[in-house]
Amino acid sequence: ASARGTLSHVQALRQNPGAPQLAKPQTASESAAPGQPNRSIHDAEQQMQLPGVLRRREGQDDSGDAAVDEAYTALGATYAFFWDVFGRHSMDGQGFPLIGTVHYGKAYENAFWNGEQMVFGDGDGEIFNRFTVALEVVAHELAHGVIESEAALVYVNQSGALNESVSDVFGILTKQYALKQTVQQADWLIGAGLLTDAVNGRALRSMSAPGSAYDDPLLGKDPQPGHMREFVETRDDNGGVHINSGIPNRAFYLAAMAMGGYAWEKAGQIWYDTLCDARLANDAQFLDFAQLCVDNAAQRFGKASAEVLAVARAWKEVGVGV
Ligand code: ASN
Ligand code: ZN
Repeated sequence: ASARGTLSHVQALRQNPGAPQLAKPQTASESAAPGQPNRSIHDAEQQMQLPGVLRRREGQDDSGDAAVDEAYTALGATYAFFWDVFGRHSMDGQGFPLIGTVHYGKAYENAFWNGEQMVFGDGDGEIFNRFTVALEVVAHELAHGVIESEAALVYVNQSGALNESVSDVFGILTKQYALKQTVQQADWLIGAGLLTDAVNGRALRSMSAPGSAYDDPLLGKDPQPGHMREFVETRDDNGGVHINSGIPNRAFYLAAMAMGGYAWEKAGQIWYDTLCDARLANDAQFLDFAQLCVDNAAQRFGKASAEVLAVARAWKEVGVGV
């Protein structure tokens, strides 16, 4: 076990290097046509300067660097998900450039969105693999940009946990869409493959069973609750944004399972409609989001539809009464 294998290093995973927010597209060098992503992947060469050295631009061949090529492919899959399923042209709907940096820092154990671009660490190789190995993690970071553009959910307490949860929802949907998996076939794991074999764990988070992703002497136990009665009051992690996100995550899982089929077709659509609903305030609480979910289910599928019932039941089952 490395010296990094301590709590502080778990904290790195949970702490926000800078609240996600959407900046103006920097140079917007070439604006891609709708339906086409505009990717550029950079290499920080283990420094912490952004964006680093450009390694692969849109349309270019494999670079030969695994992290560069994973980031390129995963950002393409995430772009395709938002375009194919929601007709959305990148984060802002206007072709915001997809800029990624890999090999950020030395053994850096996190990935993040800084308002302009996505950044991925290599992990220490002992506890964490490089963060580009999991499509849903790359998609989670890109989704922070979408959320910032649509709802700007304030990154603290319940609105912050909603921000985190909605990023997980679109992360998991991107993975399920890429693999064409039904709700039954899906693993519902965020960060699958991110923990090394030395760790007793399956992923960073489980949407189906929050709190069960890992239990390890070095990492500790997955702290996520899956019900309001276990809601964690804390000042760490911006008020537990990566902890209490387990509650809305499980609500999404339960709603999707009740509807069956492909999660992006019904539950995903309802959550996306809710995110884009002008009534969703940036300081929304779980209950606000849940009520708008039910309302958007009714608008899309009908007031007395099975989808409305499924959504209402799902939120109720995690202790958010609607
Ligand atoms: N990986 C984390 C996330 O995207 C980094 C952060 O806390 N912003 O949520
Ligand atoms: Zn996040």
